[in-house]
Amino acid sequence: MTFTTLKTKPSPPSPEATGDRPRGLAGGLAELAGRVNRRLPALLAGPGERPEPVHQAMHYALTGPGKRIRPVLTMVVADLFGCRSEPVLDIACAIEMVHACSLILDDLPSMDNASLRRGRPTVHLQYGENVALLASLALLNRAYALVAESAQRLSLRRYTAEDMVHHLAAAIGSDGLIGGQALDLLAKPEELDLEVLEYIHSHKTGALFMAAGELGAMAADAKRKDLEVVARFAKNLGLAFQISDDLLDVLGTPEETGKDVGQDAAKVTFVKLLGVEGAQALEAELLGFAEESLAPLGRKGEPLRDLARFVGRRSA
Ligand code: GRG
Repeated sequence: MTFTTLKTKPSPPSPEATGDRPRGLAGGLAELAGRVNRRLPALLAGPGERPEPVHQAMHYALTGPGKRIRPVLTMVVADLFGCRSEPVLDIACAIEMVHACSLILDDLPSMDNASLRRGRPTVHLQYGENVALLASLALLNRAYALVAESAQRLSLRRYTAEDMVHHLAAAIGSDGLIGGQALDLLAKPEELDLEVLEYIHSHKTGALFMAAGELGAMAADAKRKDLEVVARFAKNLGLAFQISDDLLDVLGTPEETGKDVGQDAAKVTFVKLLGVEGAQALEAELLGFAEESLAPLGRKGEPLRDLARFVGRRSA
């Protein structure tokens, strides 16, 4: 992906832009988010089981009111390649567990030092830093186990359970979320240009969107070339989502976003480098790339276009 169009004028708002900022997904996407919400608590040990504080913190982090955009992406992709079975729902839930793990870590005092997440105190403020760390690691481990078990239940022709676990692990590791987070924390402000910012966010945020889409395609035994289509879509969607997140940090309120705003004031973000209009234009361009990449899927790709439109409306 290049940023060549940064020199162009900001795009006009999309026809779908309503001026309202929807908090959650709508229509069929909301129904899928509902299925995820109903399944998540059943996949964890009960909050009353020993060690209670860790299980309670896992439930608190996982079942709080998130948008569920990543697991919905997994399910939409699997569905469009013909698979709706229960193991797919569980793989989608595993993706949400990884996301919840990353949010706990991201909010810690040694990272973003956030106090509000999903409209409630962050996990370390609610349960203490030691329990928060253990809960995040436990969610991550539960996610890997769940992908392995669920992939085996699918009996795929093209992919093994090992392929899927390996894929997820690579997306999280030092060349994935962890790598993006490391640079976000450690890069000096003067080193942060668009290229470095793209590295940070395509890893910190984009890598999990890509894994969500790709695991959905693998779960449906999709062909390798279809996996590539999904990966291209998800990469652009993920980066656009991050830019909308940066924009909401400036334009949104804690009531709208459920988290502290103005948190990035001391950071170099897309909004800092490009201004609000420039960041909106880049977001629109990335969403355009995401939609273009769906061309080989024809009308089948419509639910993915809905997801892209949802991201486009968030910070409009
Ligand atoms: C070991 C999994 C793992 C990660 C370690 C801490 C870390 C490395 C990475 C941080 C990744 C991170 C939190 C990126 C921010 C992405 C982002 C825009 C989060 C907000 O996502 P939403 O809006 O949140 O989907 P909800 O609350 O709706 O789920």
